[in-house]
Amino acid sequence: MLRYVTTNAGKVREAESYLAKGSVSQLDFDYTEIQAGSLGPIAARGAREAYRHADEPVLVDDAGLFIEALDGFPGPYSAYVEDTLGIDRVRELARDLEDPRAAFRCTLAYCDGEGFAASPDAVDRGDRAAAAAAGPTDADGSNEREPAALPVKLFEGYVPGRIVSPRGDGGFGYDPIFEHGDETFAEMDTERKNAVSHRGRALEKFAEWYADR
Ligand code: ITT
Repeated sequence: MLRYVTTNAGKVREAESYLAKGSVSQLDFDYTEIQAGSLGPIAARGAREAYRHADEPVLVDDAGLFIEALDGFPGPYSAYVEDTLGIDRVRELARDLEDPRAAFRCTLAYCDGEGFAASPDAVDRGDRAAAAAAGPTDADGSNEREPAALPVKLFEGYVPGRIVSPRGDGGFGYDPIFEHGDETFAEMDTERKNAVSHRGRALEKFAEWYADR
């Protein structure tokens, strides 16, 4: 059974259309989110931790909102910023900028304890320097603070848009202030959001690859 690792029910709702019913279930596991400038290393580290916890194939979903005129902020810090500032304050910040462009990004990280080829999607084989810095290593390459570098396959999705005043009551998170085309993501139903969204694009790539695995 594939475990979709997230504490966010909104993500699960969107993922369901791409993953065969009965072959996947949510794992409500709050993995350690390391500080990093991009989503890949965070998701890869989370997938290793979740795989060790679940002992089953796992798929971690890490996403964020990247505002162009703020050099990509809040990006990997999107969850913290939503919890502390809230989306109305993010909207206010963006209103003072001349350029409202932003993007959502999603990185899915898959780990089942086995290796795989990189092409065409990236494989994170772990940051051995970070592992070494974390302390002494066991014979199998692991240590308590930094799980060994199990291979993790990464699938990425991206969608461009604009930050606008909140509209709509669907979706979750930053959806009401993210406009793509003429609608915010909160004005779209799940099917329409999936057809264009960062998560939809990443899930599409994953589902195609996973069908052959
Ligand atoms: P998990 O880590 O348990 O999966 P989370 O909601 O904290 O749940 P992320 O760290 O990936 O997930 O999310 C970063 C932030 O971006 C968080 O505030 C989400 O609400 C928001 N977010 C992620 N995907 C989104 C989407 O499709 N639409 C709107 N906001 C989204």
